[in-house]
Amino acid sequence: MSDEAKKNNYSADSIQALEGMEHVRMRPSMYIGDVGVRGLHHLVYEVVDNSIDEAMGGHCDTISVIINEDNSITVRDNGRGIPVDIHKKEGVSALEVVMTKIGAGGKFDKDSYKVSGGLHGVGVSCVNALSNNLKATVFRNGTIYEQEYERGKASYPVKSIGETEERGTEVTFYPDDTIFTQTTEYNYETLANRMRELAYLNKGVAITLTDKRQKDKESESGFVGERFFSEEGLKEFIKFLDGNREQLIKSVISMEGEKNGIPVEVAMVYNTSYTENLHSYVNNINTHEGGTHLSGFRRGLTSTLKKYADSSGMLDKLKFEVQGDDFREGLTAIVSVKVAEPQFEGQTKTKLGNREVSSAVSQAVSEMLTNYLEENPEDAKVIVQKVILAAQARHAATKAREMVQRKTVMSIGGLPGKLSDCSDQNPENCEVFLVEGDSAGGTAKQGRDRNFQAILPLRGKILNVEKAMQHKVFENEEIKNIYTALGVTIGTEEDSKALNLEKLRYHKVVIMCDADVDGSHIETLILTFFFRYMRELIEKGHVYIATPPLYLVKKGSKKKYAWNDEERDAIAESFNGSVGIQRYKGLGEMNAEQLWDTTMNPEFRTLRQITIDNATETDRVFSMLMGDEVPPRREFIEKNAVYANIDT
Ligand code: 0RA
Repeated sequence: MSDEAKKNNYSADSIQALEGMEHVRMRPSMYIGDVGVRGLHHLVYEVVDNSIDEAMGGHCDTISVIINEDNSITVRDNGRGIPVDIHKKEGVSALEVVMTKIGAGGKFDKDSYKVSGGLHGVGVSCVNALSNNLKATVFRNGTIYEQEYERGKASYPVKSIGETEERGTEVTFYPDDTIFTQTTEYNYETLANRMRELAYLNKGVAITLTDKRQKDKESESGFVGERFFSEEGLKEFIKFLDGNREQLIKSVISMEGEKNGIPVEVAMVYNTSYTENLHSYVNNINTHEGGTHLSGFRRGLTSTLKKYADSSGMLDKLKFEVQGDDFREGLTAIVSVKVAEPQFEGQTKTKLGNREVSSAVSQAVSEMLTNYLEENPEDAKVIVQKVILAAQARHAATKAREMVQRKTVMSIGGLPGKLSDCSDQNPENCEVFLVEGDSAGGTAKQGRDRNFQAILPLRGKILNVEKAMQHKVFENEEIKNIYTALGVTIGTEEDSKALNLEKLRYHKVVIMCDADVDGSHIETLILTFFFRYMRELIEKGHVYIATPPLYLVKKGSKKKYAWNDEERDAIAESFNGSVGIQRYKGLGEMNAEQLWDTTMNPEFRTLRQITIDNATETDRVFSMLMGDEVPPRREFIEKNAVYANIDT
């Protein structure tokens, strides 16, 4: 066989099988991150990744994902089909090896181009290990092959069950409810967000998502569903992300190519906002913590723009130096690289460590930008003007921030006057409630357990940071109070906006607002502030939303609270006869004892922890919501932030 033939001709024995299915079941979190909602959805991504790899190799162009009526998942592609010939060493089919041996997933051949791979790149065998039942169907050589597994063990050898003219692989699995004890119910939006993202990251691949649990007469399939397909990839992704922002330059700047053997894709645009929006991916995985590809991007951007600005003479009148940050105000950019052996570092293992990637990206960006600036002198001028404005604003912001910092650094005795602190000094035990309005603040103060619960009342609507320049943010009284009360400081030598959580005074920061439109608006404003200025606080799991009840149902001395209409009706029915129903319009209508019982007492309350499910989508949604329309906000909170119930 020629080398070329060897490379392309898959043979079963190139699979390096490893043991460990039992280990996956014993320690699932080591493989899929967690066994909650996130891990459950991760199973789907893991299976889809295999099909994406097949597509990246040029062997398939359509992937369909179905949420079946019983919450099982089917993933089908039109690739070559997983081989079914007998693996020499293992003595079973290659399909069985792929499905039942940990680590066999992509290691078919060192030469084969395998770049995708879930967050942990663990392969479909993990999904199999964590499924009650999994069925693999292969359409290959004119034959349909099938094999089923239970909790990762094959139920029978691969068998042929018929003829076909199709090609491809189909996998249906049922997540094991003894492992995913929290829930085995899939969330359509969560899967849709990821499939959309994958379609943008892998242009030319059509990904369809169908939810057979929800009928939709209008749609072709008869069910709720979407088809994600992108012809232009990142360029379109940027337009989608920035759809709610006003574009500052004519077009999205983008490039795609290979540098030092590393496939690099970059797209960027400037908008009229003041926020910086950088998203980076390695092998389709969102690298939240950035890394060498992102620093390469920053370096390339800064050096190219600086060179251009210097030579334009526009900076001559400026009294101070322009800094890296200034080039990124109002910038939305996506960097996507494919790395054969990625090294992931950082707390959540989402920071790329490979040194060689930095200069590859930096070079790519320099070339792309230099061309664009030369060909679009008007846009170039607009960008430089924006940079100058940013530099001036930063100058003003530095002063404002230093004020905040001075206050927080000397926080002994410097706590905000409005804060009612708790007595426990150990942050791990402590909670602070950010409460809408002084009157509810007063009730909360009476109702709390002062040992470990602190109250910070916030006056009215806090600043919309999405629309405000940085120095306005740091000058805002309520925001300054939040910084000081939390004991969070900002700015290091390297990064003026870096957050320092070392002195965080409370490990639970609870937003407590009225259960009405205004309350949810305030909730969103506070979340926007945390998302833009204290993202790490959310990422580390410190941010929660309190859930006050909507109704009090009474009959004689019997009393029960309800959090929604169904609960209210069920309670009323259980009380049978005529009942009194009080609807709480706000926290202010509850007395201290009621507030404690329903919303603050750790034994009975439900806190919803805020997590960032998909940073790219969250960003887009914040930019959309902080526009002028109020009503969709509540809906967003319910839909886009993934809440986990705790304390229950
Ligand atoms: C390695 C070799 C070949 C196919 C695949 C992997 C493959 C794996 C998956 C997983 C999901 N869908 C897939 N499609 C294909 C076959 C190589 C050949 O036919 O020469």
